[in-house]
Amino acid sequence: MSYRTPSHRAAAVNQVRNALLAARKAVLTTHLNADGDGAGSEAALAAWLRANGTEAWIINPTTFPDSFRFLVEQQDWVVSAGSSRARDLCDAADLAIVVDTGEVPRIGRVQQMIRHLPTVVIDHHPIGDHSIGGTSLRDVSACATGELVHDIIHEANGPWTSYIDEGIYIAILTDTGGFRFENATAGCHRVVSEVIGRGVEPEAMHERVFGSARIRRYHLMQHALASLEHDPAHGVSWMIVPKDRYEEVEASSEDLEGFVDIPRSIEGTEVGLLFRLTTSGDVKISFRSNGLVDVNLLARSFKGGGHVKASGALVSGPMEEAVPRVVDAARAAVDGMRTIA
Ligand SMILES: [Mn+2]
Repeated sequence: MSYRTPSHRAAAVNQVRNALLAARKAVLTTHLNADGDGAGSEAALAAWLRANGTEAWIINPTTFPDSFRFLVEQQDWVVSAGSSRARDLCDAADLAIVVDTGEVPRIGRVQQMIRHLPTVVIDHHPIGDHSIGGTSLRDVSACATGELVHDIIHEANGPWTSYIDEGIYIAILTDTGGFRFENATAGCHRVVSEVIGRGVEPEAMHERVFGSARIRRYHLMQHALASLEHDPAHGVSWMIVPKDRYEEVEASSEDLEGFVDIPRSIEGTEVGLLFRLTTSGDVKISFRSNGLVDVNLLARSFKGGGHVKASGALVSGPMEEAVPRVVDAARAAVDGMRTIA
């Protein structure tokens, strides 16, 4: 049976497809600290737009992750947001495409650079308070933004290339935690079936993402584990990334991928938290829920957000004040849900 775009999103998919096909020079961007979904979706769209004869550039608010560079067909398509070239490209562009977020604060400094452009948003997060305007394809039922990118290209009848398929595969692989989260639906697997059918090799992709960690990641994890705490009475577990060690091993946010799954995975935990100090002195928090608590709501109470089971927020430091404040809020959230249940 051939693939069919889910009917509830077909109209929006076609609207966005038309906007992308009409563009001549497009700028792609995603949220701060791009993950596999943001980077994979950008790489796939850039390859497809270029195959259609559209100039496409990737300009992100933070450095494009090294670990996902292999997804980008030509390395010079990625341009640093701080460069004058990036400004020139934005000035000459006729479309901005924002993927894997639809919120103004999440695209950081790129917002200023694309504010004069018509904008397309392709995202699977719940809509927040600072929504980016323009044409949009937003669908929380998509397992990853990469699933929506797939549908756009499907509705355009391709063309398909290995870079497009691998970008989509990596987007879905990473956002579903290797096909193990609740979002790894039948629809998600139907899309994956399409890209594997065209030649993507799952084992090779898995190896690129999960089998090539740098040793500094584990050195850092060793030190972070020393801070691991578990509150069985309130179902909250948390861990702190030590700033001095983070700097000492010259880590990047990529090295922290999956750290929050350590507190989350402890028996009796409803909410897992990871704390780290940013260079600006703020405290970045990752929230994970095992299902009882909506951590999107919890993160929003700290002006952050994300998904029901995975969210983030940034609060002011110092760490010694931020940790008890956030842990207490998490305890209260768990207690509140237990009372209802
Ligand atoms: Mn995503």
